[in-house]
Amino acid sequence: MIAVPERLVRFIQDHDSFVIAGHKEPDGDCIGSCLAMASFLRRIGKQVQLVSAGPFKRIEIREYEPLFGTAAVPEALSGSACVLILDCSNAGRTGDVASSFEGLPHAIIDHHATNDASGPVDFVESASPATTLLVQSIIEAIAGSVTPEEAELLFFGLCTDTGFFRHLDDKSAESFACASRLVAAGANPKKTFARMNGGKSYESRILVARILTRMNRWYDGKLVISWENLEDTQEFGLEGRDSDILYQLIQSIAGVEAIVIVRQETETNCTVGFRSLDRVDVSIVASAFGGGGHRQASGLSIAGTIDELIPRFVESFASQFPGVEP
Ligand SMILES: [Mn+2]
Repeated sequence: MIAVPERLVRFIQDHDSFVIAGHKEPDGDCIGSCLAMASFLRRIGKQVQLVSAGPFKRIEIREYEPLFGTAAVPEALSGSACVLILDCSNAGRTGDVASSFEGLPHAIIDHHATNDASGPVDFVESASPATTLLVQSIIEAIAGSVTPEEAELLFFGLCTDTGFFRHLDDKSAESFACASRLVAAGANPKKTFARMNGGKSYESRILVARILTRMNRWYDGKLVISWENLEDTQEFGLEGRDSDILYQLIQSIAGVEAIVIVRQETETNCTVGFRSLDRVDVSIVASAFGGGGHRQASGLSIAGTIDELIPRFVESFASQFPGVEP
């Protein structure tokens, strides 16, 4: 069991109305955490508003978009109100929705390595592979157990952030114990896997192929970088994107230790995904450019073009591959 701060338990018990917000560009961990927390709070008699800045780009979370508002409605909050910020290293990560709940007391519940939140009721565990595990701990601490619906949502989030347990190592017994309780409560691994990995379009596989053919290697093949440009987005749309399978395929190449995928989002801006295996800490590289995340998975939004940015990323990996020429 992950120990839940007593002050957070009291914070939840002492408030009547909750705004729940996750990060912009939500993923399964973010959405699963928000929805399971909302379900739990409602069943203990609390009032809940779910908000998200979106966009809901990933197919596997799209069905949940209608459950989220685009701003908190303060007039609709009754009694003492507060905000739970989930799966975010800071309140700003919630995006445009943040201004709608400014001024309300909040608790940050998160597992990002780059989180430096230090509020009196914040619950930050960078050792936890998913925020859903922290939400599960909160529900179990207060209510004893999760409902079948909550179990499914929490399992979905855990599977998202662990790559269906692929990223867990020999220190992960606790995560598997939590997963076991979720399955006992009604989560179905087989169905969750099919939901997360099936249903892709033919075109999205063509896009994966295209990005693979653009790979370049540096540092004796330890670093692989590829990219996606505005024309690709025009042709395939955001729906075509499937980073997870791309990273999986590139990680399976012998000798690869780090991967960077650069996406030109507008004429002047790129988003960047970083992944690594074992030794390399990509959160250091992402942080150097203003991004953040985890040791093995980080992200970044940055001004610039693909051609300008790639040489800068290559250079910054020198610290991760000491003694190896780019
Ligand atoms: Mn997460």
